[in-house]
Amino acid sequence: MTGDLFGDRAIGDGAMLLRGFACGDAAALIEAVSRIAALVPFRHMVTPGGNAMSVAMTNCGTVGWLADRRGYRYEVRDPATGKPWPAMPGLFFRLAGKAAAAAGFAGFAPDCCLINRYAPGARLSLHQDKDERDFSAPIVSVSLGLPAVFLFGGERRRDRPRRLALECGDVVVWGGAARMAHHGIAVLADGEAPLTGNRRINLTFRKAL
Ligand code: MD3
Ligand code: FE
Repeated sequence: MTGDLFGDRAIGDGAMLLRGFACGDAAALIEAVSRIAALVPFRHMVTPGGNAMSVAMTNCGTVGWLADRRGYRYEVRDPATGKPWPAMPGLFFRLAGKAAAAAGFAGFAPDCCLINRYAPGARLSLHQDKDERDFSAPIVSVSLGLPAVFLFGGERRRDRPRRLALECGDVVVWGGAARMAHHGIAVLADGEAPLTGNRRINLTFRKAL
């Protein structure tokens, strides 16, 4: 892998942690998130089980990920506004492509960026991402703001997850076997981040269609 010289590491079969890869872009990324959220506000989606998620979400790109009482899926329109999601900023698209290429996935062209916002106490329980059409494309995640404990499990939900701290600017590329791993975020601890106050923002870049 190209990044090994710089301290990047494989954290699983097909998963590559690029520590600080987005540090230099963090302020611009957060500004872009604010502009997107002004058009399509963060909301707590309700799962098919009827519970509101503690993580607030919005999207940009040609499609956005949704949860509602009917299930989980990608849609070209935001059901809250009836309008298409905002276009993916060029900075987002280029950063995701560069990170994927650094991890060995050349030509990654995401059509969705799901934007997750965590307040202290929010968490994301163990799940797999399987609403995308083609699992051969990786998912690229960018962590911003407060640090979090990422839970990295196996292909089976009962596999005991490893815990990994993710900090502002860390990028992880999830491909290969790791693409189907169960994963989640532990309850977010309170804190103060220079760019986001007491929030954590996570961008996940996906090729959904
Ligand atoms: C491993 N987000 O949006 S990012 C999600 O920090 C999600 O908000 C978390 O899980 C967050 O679905 C974790 C890391 C991540 C994202 C997608 C993955 C890890 C993944 C897909 C497959 C395997
Ligand atoms: Fe996920």
